[in-house]
Parts: sequence; C-alpha cells; structure tokens
Amino acid sequence: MASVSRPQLFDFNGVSMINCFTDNWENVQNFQARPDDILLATYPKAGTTWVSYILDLLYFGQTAPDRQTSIPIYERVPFLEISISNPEDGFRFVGEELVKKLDTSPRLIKTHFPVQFVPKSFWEQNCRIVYVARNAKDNMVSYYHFNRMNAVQPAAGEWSDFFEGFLDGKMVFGSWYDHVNGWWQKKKTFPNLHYMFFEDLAEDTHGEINKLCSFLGLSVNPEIKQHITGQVQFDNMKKNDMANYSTLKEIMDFKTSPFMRKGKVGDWKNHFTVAQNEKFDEDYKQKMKDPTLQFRTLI
Ligand code: PPS
Repeated sequence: MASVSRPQLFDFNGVSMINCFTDNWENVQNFQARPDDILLATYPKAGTTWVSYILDLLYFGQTAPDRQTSIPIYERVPFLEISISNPEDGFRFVGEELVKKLDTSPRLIKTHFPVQFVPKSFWEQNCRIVYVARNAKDNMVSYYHFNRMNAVQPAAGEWSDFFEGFLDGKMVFGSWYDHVNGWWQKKKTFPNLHYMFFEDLAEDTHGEINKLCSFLGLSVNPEIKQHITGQVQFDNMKKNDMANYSTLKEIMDFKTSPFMRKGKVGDWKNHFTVAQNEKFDEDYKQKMKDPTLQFRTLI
C-alpha cells in the first residue's frame, strides 16, 4: 500500500463518505447477523479500540489467552464496512470477509455507520449493540490527528479548515452531531442498545466494565474484572502491539502521530483557539437540542 493517494469525500445517501467504506456496500447491507453477534458502533475516534479490547477480554481473555498476544485487535473485532485492496502488492483488508472468518461465539463486530446504515439483519436478530460516544471537541481533535497519519483517510489539511469541516459534517461517516443523536434516538425504540460515553470510561473504567457486563448478561469474577481494568489502561494499551495498530504500518504513519495518541479528556484545550471555542459552543447549542443527551468536555 505504499503509494495511495488520499481519497475525496462524496455525498452518499446524505452522509459524507469515502470509497473504502461504500465499495462493499451490497455485501455489507446483505450481511447476515447472528442473534449472539455483538455490534460495537461508534463515530470514528470515540473509543472504539478501547471498548473492542474490553469486549474481547471479557469474552475470550480467559478461554483463549493466546489470542491477546497473536491477533491484532482489528482482526479480533473486524470493521464490517472497510474494504481496501491493492492488486499490485496483494494487500487486502475487507472487514465483512474477516467477520465471516471469525470462529468465535459471539462474534464481535465494529462499525462506524450512522444508525440508518446498519445492515437490517442486526435489528431483525435483535443483536446486542454497544454504542460509544465521545464529546465532540476531543473527538474532533483525535480525528484531525488520525487523518494526518492515516493514508486511507482524506488529508487533514490545516486545523482551522478541519475545524470548519467538522462543524459542517464534512467528515468520513458524516456529521458527529447526526451520528450521536441518531444512535441516541434509536435507544428509545431498540432496548438492546447500550449507550456509553468515553468520558465515563476514562473516569471510572471499572464501573463502566460492570455496566457492560450487566448489559451483556456476563457474570465475571471480580478479580478478573480488576485485571481487565488494568490491561485496558491507556499506557498498557499503547505498548500492546496487538492493540495499538502498530501492525498496520502499510496505512498508518506513526511518526506523524501514534494511533494511541493521548487518550485524554480535555485535549481540545490545546487545539481550540478562544474564537473557535466560542463559535463551536454557539453552533453546538443550535445542533444539540435534546436535553437528555449530555456530554462532558472535561472531567
Ligand atoms: S478508530 O480509528 O475510530 O477505531 O479510533 P478509536 O479507537 O475509536 O479512538 C482512538 C482514540 O481513543 C483513544 N484510546 C484511549 N484513550 C484512553 N484509554 C484507552 N485505553 C484508550 N484506547 C484508545 C486513543 O488514544 C484515541 O484518542 P486520542 O485523543 O487521539 O488519543
């Protein structure tokens, strides 16, 4: 994948997307979910890898410990809609194929789709779905650095332009505002959806793992839960090559920015100017009208 040119955003059914997430659309939409599949849904950079790793440890940490040291997280929890291949060097990374190859039960599956794009079999099978949301300011900053280092994402450009693009919803997978709101609304009619927040996970990882276990109907020994809480701390994940994406060097340039970058709540303060913060807050009030959906930008 050495020479990839950066993709352009286009409108896809009202959502900004890039080819590698729409090329396999038919197969993804016809994907047959199983009743015990667990779907992890997020807006990009909201804590997907963190919760992927927690789920994998909860389900398979005890029964298949080798899995933790030999299989990268993006193969244990495949990204359903991604489809990247390069016939020139044989590189192939097709999430829907990876999911079908999983021999685990349950299968853990990642998506960044806004709720209206989720294949219908997940609803028909009443699968458990975990949604993770992160406050927009930190989410934006994390996304900016991700686009800088990831060759299959659009170029990040200047921070000031990226900032405006985020407010306009001109990001891969569309508007953050539509994404978090769409999934929040879905919770009202689809009870098998557990909506969690990056900030809560940062503040009380153990408590959030307990809530996840209740939702999943898992009874896990308290000592094991304590151990998992330690394993998924930022510094431990950052040095874990099976969780830190360092095995995807074809696509990601860690010299520009590491995948496990800072892992903080409030890093937006190091990026937003005073004027940007004022503009953001004003715009936010207009877009986020549901008082029941509240985010914390500091903890
Ligand atoms: S992706 O590409 O959409 O799957 O990225 P995603 O995993 O959703 O988000 C990456 C950000 O999550 C941070 N992260 C963590 N923070 C705290 N603790 C742990 N354990 C952890 N694991 C991942 C990661 O550092 C990215 O955030 P930033 O702010 O860029 O550091």
